Amino acid sequence: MSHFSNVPKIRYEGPSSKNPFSFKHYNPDEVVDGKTMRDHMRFAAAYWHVMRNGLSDPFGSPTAVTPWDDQSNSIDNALKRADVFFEFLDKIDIDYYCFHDRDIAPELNNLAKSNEALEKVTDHLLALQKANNKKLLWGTACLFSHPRYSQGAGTSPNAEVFAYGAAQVKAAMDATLKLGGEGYTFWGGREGYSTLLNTDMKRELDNLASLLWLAVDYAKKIGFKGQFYIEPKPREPSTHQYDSDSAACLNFLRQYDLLQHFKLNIETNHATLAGHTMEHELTVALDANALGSIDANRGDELIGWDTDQFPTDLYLTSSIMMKVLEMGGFTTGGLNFDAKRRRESHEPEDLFHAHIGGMDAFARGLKAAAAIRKDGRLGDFVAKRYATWNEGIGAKIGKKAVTLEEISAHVLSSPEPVIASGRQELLENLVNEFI
Ligand code: XLS
Ligand code: NI
Ligand code: NI
Repeated sequence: MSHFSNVPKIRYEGPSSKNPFSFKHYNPDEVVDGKTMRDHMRFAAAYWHVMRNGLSDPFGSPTAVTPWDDQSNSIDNALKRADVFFEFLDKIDIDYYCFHDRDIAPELNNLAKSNEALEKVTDHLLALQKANNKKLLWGTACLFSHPRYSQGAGTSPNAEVFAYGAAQVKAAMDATLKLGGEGYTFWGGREGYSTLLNTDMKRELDNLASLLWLAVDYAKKIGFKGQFYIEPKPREPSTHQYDSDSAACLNFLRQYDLLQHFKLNIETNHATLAGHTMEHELTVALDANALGSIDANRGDELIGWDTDQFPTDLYLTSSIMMKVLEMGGFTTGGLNFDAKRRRESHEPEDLFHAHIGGMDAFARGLKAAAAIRKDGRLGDFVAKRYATWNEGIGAKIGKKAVTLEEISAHVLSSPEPVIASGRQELLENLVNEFI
C-alpha cells in the first residue's frame, strides 16, 4: 500500500520542467568532474525529521499529517513507520539514511525492553535496506530527550546516568554494525552546562572523553570499521555546549588523544549559531584532515535557534561543494538532510518538495564548484597572493631556518614592503559568473 499515492517516483526532467515532482538539476547518473552526481553527494535522509518530526514549535503543537502513524509507542507502529520511510527513500531516490536509536524504535519501561524493541525494528530495517537497495550513512544514540539526560549524558554529574548513556551507545553501535552503517555520530545534545556554579567542567570533559574511548574500544571488539564523528553545535539546548564549533571539537579530540579515531560531522545551522559561516567550519575541519560528513540544512538569519531549514541557497551549496571537492570527495560521509519542513508545510507531499529543493540546490552547487575549480582563476589568485612565501625570507621562515636576528637584518636592508590588493570584490564577481 502506498502512503504517498499522489507522489510519483522523482526523476530528472531538466531545468525547463514545470513538474514540481521532478529534479530540475539533480541528475543522479550525470558525471561531473569525474564522478556521478549520486556518488559526489551521497545524499541521506534523517529518520528523525522525515518520520518523527511532528513540526511542533515552542508555541504550538504538531501539525504534520501522518495517517500511517497511530501515535502509539508500540513496536508495531515503529515497524509501520519504517515501511513508510523506505517508500519515501525509494520515491525520492535517496540512497542513505541516518537515525537515532529512539527515532526508529520506542524507548520502553527499561533498557532490556528498549533493546529488544531496537533488535526487532533493526531486523525489519535490514530487510527493507536489502529489498530497496538502501544504506545506512550513520547511526547514533539519542542521549538528550529522556529526562534522565536533562543534566547531560557523558557529562552528567551522576555516574549512573553516564552508565545508562554508555549502555545505550553500546546498543546503538550494535544496531549500526548490524545495518552496515558507514559511520557512528556523537552529537552532544546535553553535553554542556547551564551554570558554572554547579559544574565541575574538567571532570565533565574527562568523562565525555571516556565515553568516546569506550566506544572506540568497543568498535574494535565488535569489528565495527565505520567512521566515528563528532557533530559540533554551540548553545541550544545548554547555555554552553562543550562541542561548540569545529575548533573546540578538534581541541577536545587532540587533548584526549582521540583525533585519530574521529572526524567531524558539520551542520550548517550549527555553524550559524556559533557565529561562523559553514565555509569557515568546513575549512577548519578540512585543514585538520578531519572533515567527515555534513548535516545539510540552513538557519534563518532572523531566528536565533536551530531552525533546520532545507538548504536552497546556491551560494551556500556552492561553497560547501567547493570544500568537498577540495577534500577529494566524501569517503564514509555524505550530505545528510538534517532538515525539517516549516510548521506550515504539514502535508506528506511537502517532504518531497523539501528534499527535491535541497538536492537540486546541491546539484547546482556541485556544478558551480566544479566549474570554478576548472576555470582556475580563483585558485591561481590565492596561490599568487602567497607567492612571497615560496622564496627568499618567506621560504626560510616557512622552513624555520632563520633566527629573529637574521630576520631583523633582512628588514633593515630591505625597502618597505608593498602589499597587493585582496581583490575581494573582483573575486565575488568571479564567483557570480558561475552561479
Ligand atoms: C541537533 C542535531 C542532531 C544530530 C544528531 O541539532 O543536529 O539532529 O544531527 O543527533
Ligand atoms: Ni545534525
Ligand atoms: Ni541541528
